[in-house]
Amino acid sequence: MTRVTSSLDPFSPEFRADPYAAYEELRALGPVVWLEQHDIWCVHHYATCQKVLSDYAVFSNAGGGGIGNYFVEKPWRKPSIILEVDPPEHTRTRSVMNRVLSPRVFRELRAGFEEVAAGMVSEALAKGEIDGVWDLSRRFPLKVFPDSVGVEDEGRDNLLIYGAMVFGAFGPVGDWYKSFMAEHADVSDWIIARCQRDRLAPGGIGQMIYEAADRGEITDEEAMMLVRTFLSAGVDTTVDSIGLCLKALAERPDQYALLRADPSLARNAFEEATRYDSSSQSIFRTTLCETEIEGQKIGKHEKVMSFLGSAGRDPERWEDPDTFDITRKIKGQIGYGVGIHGCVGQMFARLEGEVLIRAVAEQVERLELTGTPEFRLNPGLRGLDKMPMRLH
Ligand code: OVV
Repeated sequence: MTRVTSSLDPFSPEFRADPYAAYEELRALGPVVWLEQHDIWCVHHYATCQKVLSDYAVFSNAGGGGIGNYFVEKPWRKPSIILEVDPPEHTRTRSVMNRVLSPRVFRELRAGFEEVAAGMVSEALAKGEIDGVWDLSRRFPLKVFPDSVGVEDEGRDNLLIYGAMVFGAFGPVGDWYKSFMAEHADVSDWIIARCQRDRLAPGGIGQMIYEAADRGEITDEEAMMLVRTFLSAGVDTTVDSIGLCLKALAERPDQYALLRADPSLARNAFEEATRYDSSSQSIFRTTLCETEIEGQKIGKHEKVMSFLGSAGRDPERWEDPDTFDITRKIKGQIGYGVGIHGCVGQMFARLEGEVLIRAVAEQVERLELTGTPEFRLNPGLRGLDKMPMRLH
């Protein structure tokens, strides 16, 4: 059987400028496509993404979460002990994270988040003319997330730089990546220093991870690595998700009017935004053995890219997938991934998104874009660099 091949390059500026048009093209080609520019497979329908991401015995995470193949190449940093491992190793570290990220923790965080969000939105409203990224979607997570983990105030911009390194490393090693890594060579050490027990504030989530080490569930070294996971995957993911949600709301005044009339729709609006335009557009698996997807034979140790962003727009799964509808019954969207590796911090992200979007809805009559939102150039996450707007 001949494989279906495409010359589309998901890491190119053209693809990134309009991924949804490219996804439509890919979905029309069939369930499994070979991307010849990178020698990888991809899946892009809701059902096949779900299938690949759930079958951890065949589609492994030990080969790396990005395009790099750890079965063949050396990883750029010590691999994550939760994202980049399979069961049974994964089960133990994931259980520690699941227990720490309990519903009780989020109930306790909510009031503080609401206060910060209300303050930031009222400052933005007083300014009137703002950059939605700088004044809201970046500012809010960069305050409440490290506060919750227990990271000191000084130098927090390094969290965004490190996020760009981590998610940049999901893509191919290109010119942007090489110069960015060289420019910020010291940031990895800065992060690792902040992951140590004695650098984390008492009462924070970082210390809760070390308490699991005290109980003997993990070693101190593993606790440090799980705090690193927070600082790797917890900041620009939410920055970008909140930014994309604000963008979708600003572009659809009718949807914003619904939210303004009923701010309790904020949680559903954020969930819908994660389907409609997720910051995480793709994630990789690596096959442990020869296998087959929808009749297509796949070899051993091959990379398979799952387009979460395309799964959210698959007309076989969603009615009017290209319509942003904050009242949609949105159960089952997989913008956070799915299966045993589904985002461990998703309740954190939802809390941040809900609280910020709700604060906007409660205070702002109308969102007006005063310029074209600009996407970040670097690969990895999908997110905005600039979004000039006026708050009414
Ligand atoms: C999901 C994700 C992305 C990036 C880094 C990590 C996880 C990690 O565990 O470090």
